[in-house]
Amino acid sequence: MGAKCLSLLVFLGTSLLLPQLLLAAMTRYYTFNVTMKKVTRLCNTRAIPTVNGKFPGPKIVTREGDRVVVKVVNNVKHNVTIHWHGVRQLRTGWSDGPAYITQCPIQTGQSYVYNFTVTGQRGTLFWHAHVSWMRATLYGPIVILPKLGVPYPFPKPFKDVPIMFGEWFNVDPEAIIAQALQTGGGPNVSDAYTINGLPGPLYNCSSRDTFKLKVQPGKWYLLRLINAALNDELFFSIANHTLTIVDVDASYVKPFDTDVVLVTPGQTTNVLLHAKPDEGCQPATHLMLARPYATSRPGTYDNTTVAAVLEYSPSGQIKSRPLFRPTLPVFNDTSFAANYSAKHRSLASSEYPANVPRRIDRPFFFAVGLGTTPCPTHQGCNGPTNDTKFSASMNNVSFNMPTTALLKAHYDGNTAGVYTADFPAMPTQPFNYTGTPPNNTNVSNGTKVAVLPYNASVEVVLQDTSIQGAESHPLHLHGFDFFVVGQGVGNYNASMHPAGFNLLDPVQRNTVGVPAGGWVAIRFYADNPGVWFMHCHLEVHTSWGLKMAWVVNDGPLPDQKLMPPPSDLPKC
Ligand SMILES: *[C@@H]1O[C@H](CO)[C@@H](O)[C@H](O)[C@H]1NC(C)=O
Ligand SMILES: *[C@@H]1O[C@H](CO)[C@@H](O)[C@H](O)[C@H]1NC(C)=O
Ligand SMILES: *[C@@H]1O[C@H](CO)[C@@H](O)[C@H](O)[C@H]1NC(C)=O
Ligand SMILES: *[C@@H]1O[C@H](CO)[C@@H](O)[C@H](O)[C@H]1NC(C)=O
Ligand SMILES: *[C@@H]1O[C@H](CO)[C@@H](O)[C@H](O)[C@H]1NC(C)=O
Ligand SMILES: *[C@@H]1O[C@H](CO)[C@@H](O)[C@H](O)[C@H]1NC(C)=O
Ligand SMILES: *[C@@H]1O[C@H](CO)[C@@H](O)[C@H](O)[C@H]1NC(C)=O
Ligand SMILES: *[C@@H]1O[C@H](CO)[C@@H](O)[C@H](O)[C@H]1NC(C)=O
Ligand SMILES: *[C@@H]1O[C@H](CO)[C@@H](O)[C@H](O)[C@H]1NC(C)=O
Ligand SMILES: *[C@@H]1O[C@H](CO)[C@@H](O)[C@H](O)[C@H]1NC(C)=O
Ligand SMILES: *[C@@H]1O[C@H](CO)[C@@H](O)[C@H](O)[C@H]1NC(C)=O
Ligand SMILES: *[C@@H]1O[C@H](CO)[C@@H](O)[C@H](O)[C@H]1NC(C)=O
Ligand SMILES: [Cu+2]
Repeated sequence: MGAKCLSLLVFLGTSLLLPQLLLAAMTRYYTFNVTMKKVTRLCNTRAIPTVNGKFPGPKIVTREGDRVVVKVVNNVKHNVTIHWHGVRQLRTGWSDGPAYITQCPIQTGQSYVYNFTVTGQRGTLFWHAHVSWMRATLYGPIVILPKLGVPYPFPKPFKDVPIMFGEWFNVDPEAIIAQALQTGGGPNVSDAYTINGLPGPLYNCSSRDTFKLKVQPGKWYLLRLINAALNDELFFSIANHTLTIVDVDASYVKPFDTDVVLVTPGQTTNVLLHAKPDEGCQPATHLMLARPYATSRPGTYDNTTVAAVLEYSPSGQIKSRPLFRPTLPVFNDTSFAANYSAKHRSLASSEYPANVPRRIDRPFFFAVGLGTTPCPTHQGCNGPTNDTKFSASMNNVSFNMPTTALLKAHYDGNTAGVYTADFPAMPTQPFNYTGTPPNNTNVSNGTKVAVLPYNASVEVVLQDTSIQGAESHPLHLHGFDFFVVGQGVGNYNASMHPAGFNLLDPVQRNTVGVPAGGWVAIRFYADNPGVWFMHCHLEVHTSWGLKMAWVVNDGPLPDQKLMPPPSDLPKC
């Protein structure tokens, strides 16, 4: 009887287990070997830090619910950390990546294993270095497919194509930011924008370095747009093709059509491209162009244009195809930016509900913008005046980077001398944020955090200031997605504006543009214990101190606590 029963059991066992095994989450293993690699762009050859010798770096492909394990080995002379931008890192803050916030850097010759799950997100994110300006060349896509057997809420694409925007510098970006911080002036701007690492034909000595997307007539393509540029928001458009936005920052949105996409550094946008069914016979070359949306003074940003090519197959025989260029908004088209941003709505379906906080436990109001610090005596600086340096702040606090990681200090309960828990919930000296700037624009400084109890419902109103000129700031929050419940021009009015908030289907994202000379309101539940960075994703503003951190305390239950640190956590 034993044998029969056993085989029956085995049979039953496998037939019951097999479907679950197939659907079970899996672990995706990667090794990131950070090495220098010689790369030539614009006839200029430079050894740049890369992952596995690739530029842009390797693509991580995962499914919602899977675990990702990446061993990062540092073989360059610089310190390195990798941030998995937009991944929530539930209870795994040790794997988030920002240097001196959640970890000490991985120093030359060292390695560190990042280990996290991708939970409740689907779409596109990206990874990038998160120390100094190392992300200029250390970045790559993260593709998050839906769970096995779960369809997209839009036509199934024939092909899936990452389109990564970046910035190319003819000199070492580390030298540029070091020089800027020394002189107090604005950093030198990049020499080109790139699409998938390639500047394209509009730059000198670059036409062979052009990204080409070959499409078949009538098919649907999912373009995963990622802005990995250091300092520039970008408009993007493809000649003669309307794009359908379906997902931003790895959350589905109610689809809408647009000819022009605006994507800030730190944001991702999935768009559907429907290849024309009749282009097979009279094919043309359609340029895809990207250039900045910039509200700062001309001359302070790279105003060049990157081009890539959309081509229909079959190709080859046709010698002279017509060439079409798309039209992009002017550089400072703030009304386009406001209208475009307001079109985003989360899907908010029964499968993908929008769990928007309605009652707020912790309201915050952050004034964000530029400022100054005094120039060291007898030096002469290149700031807004020759006796000041550029700086930037939130609520007038310019964040001082600590020399050890905040998360470890918090976990050990050993915070004295590392940070103080007194980040102001609102400006201590309110002023007319979008009016004439105050005479004294000097900022204060400190390593200050705002502490939140577990699962508090939080609202942050981010108010741009006009100090050194009103400017759009793409604010990025680590550890959470937030809902963008309202936005407007001018000063936020707490007794008037909340009545107009969208609490039904606001867009859910991890990076939002604070409108130039305006405000935006975001909400989230503090349901992820740890220390979480919040900063402008224009890297120059982060360098100037436009950054702060949240400490979210553990909850009472075992699964509401930060996990213990991994044994290979780098030391400072
Ligand atoms: C990293 O790459 C370098 C250069 O290609 C190679 O010498 C080294 O063995 C690699 N290290 C690992 C851990 O793969
Ligand atoms: C990743 O983390 C999980 C959960 O803590 C653990 O079980 C697993 O061993 C870790 N894997 C590696 C390679 O560190
Ligand atoms: C920045 O540009 C200035 C002016 O062209 C130049 O003198 C300086 O060397 C540049 N800085 C770096 C780090 O390349
Ligand atoms: C290309 O080079 C020419 C001649 O050297 C110069 O006039 C032009 O400004 C350059 N164009 C760009 C886009 O750099
Ligand atoms: C493509 O767009 C250009 C303008 O960008 C227009 O002149 C041209 O007629 C369009 N061609 C087709 C085939 O739609
Ligand atoms: C880009 O900026 C430079 C310097 O301010 C200026 O000379 C040039 O005309 C600008 N180009 C465009 C296309 O706006
Ligand atoms: C955009 O810039 C142009 C030229 O610098 C200026 O005339 C115009 O007023 C600006 N528009 C906005 C909306 O700031
Ligand atoms: C700043 O500029 C003014 C006017 O050009 C000059 O008189 C002064 O000496 C400069 N100060 C320094 C510290 O260079
Ligand atoms: C703030 O400044 C703006 C622009 O100068 C002005 O229109 C507005 O009336 C000012 N608001 C207050 C409360 O003073
Ligand atoms: C700023 O300075 C100007 C001129 O020196 C003065 O008229 C004004 O009252 C000052 N404003 C403030 C807010 O101190
Ligand atoms: C912080 O502010 C103090 C007081 O104004 C100043 O002495 C110090 O240099 C500042 N530190 C930094 C890093 O900016
Ligand atoms: C790298 O990080 C370590 C630890 O924080 C620090 O002591 C060292 O100065 C850093 N090196 C560079 C080149 O920044
Ligand atoms: Cu900014």
